[in-house]
Amino acid sequence: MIKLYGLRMSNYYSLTKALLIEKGVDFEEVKRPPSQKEDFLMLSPMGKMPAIEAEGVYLSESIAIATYLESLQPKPALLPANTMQAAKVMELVCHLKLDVELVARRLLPEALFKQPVSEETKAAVKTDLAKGMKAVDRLFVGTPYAAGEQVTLADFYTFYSLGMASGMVRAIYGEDLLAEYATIRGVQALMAQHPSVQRVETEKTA
Ligand SMILES: N[C@@H](CCC(=O)N[C@@H](CS)C(=O)NCC(=O)O)C(=O)O
Repeated sequence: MIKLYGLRMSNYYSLTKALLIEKGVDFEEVKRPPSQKEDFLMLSPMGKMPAIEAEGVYLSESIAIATYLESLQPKPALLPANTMQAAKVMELVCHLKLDVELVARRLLPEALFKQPVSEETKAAVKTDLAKGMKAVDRLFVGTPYAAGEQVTLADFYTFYSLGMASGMVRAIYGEDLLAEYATIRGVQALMAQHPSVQRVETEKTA
């Protein structure tokens, strides 16, 4: 059985848990806060959550875990069978993660821990986020899912990465990151009803 290490409060932990549920893979959750201590760095070399343990091996990074799960349990497929279409889904995932969420994370110290972020950083983040959102929007299909008719990995990143980024933007600027992006909001709403995501979100409060 796969072990999933981390905490339910983490969006990447939640995303990975949703993927495990979606794939119907047996797993157990092991509560482990992120840490820079050696025993956690063995699981996850940057000391971040989540990590999984499968086949006696530790694996970190949500994209690497998603890739492993896709090979391990191909059905339901979260990447299109067509090679280029699958690559386009991964392209969208990269932009969601690197050009929106990772940018918004620079606001996290103030949004979550009351450690002020400089006005300079806030201005730079705002500019970079606007650029990242335009990139994401350009790739979004949204009929009805992020990459078209089929639920893909991009929908899970849309829900969890943009969910996190939206929270940061609301907390720091008092604005709605998705205000101008009705199609993306539609996918967010759809994924909020998606059974694996619903289970993850419900169990957070359990
Ligand atoms: N690139 C990683 C990011 C994981 C990540 O940022 N995890 C956060 C929680 S959502 C974490 O462990 N933060 C603690 C830290 O940075 O020390 C992934 O995709 O899995």
